[in-house]
Amino acid sequence: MERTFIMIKPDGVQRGLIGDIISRFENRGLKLVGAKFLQVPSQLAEDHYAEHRERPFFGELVTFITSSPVFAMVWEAPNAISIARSMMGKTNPVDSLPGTIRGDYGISLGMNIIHGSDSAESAAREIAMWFTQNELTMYEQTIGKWI
Ligand code: DAT
Ligand code: MG
Repeated sequence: MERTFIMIKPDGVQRGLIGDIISRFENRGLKLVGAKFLQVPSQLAEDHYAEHRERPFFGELVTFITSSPVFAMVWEAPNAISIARSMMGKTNPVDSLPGTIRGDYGISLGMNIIHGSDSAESAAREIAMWFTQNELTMYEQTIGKWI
């Protein structure tokens, strides 16, 4: 079983895509184990994007993600990280295929609707950064067997 951190960015929230995105993950069969709607503090934004600190677009990234509320979530499934990444579509809009979230809703490299962890290490780091243990449901314990 695997968990991944997913965040609907300010453009996705403002465009009213929270419901559609949650539906896509539910329909695919991932289980929601945590969620919160928040305006991101700048320290959290900088920590979240720490791997991009030296990139020329780092400032824009932090400004964008802190500009208005985001919807942060943790989803669980076998291979949740790669499944969520394929549902999101590629970073470069030229490569994000129709049928994916980015491919269906955007053509902007920066305002690309959704963030998803890209590896097991990133997922563990991001989940711990955005959620406390008791904000996350133990799905199997509360619902029963994982379906
Ligand atoms: P992803 O969000 O697909 O994991 P990433 O981690 O490489 O992509 O980059 C984080 C975000 O930074 C990405 O969602 C959009 C923005 N970004 C990436 N490359 C960029 C670039 N060359 N110019 C401007 N923004 C960029
Ligand atoms: Mg990334």
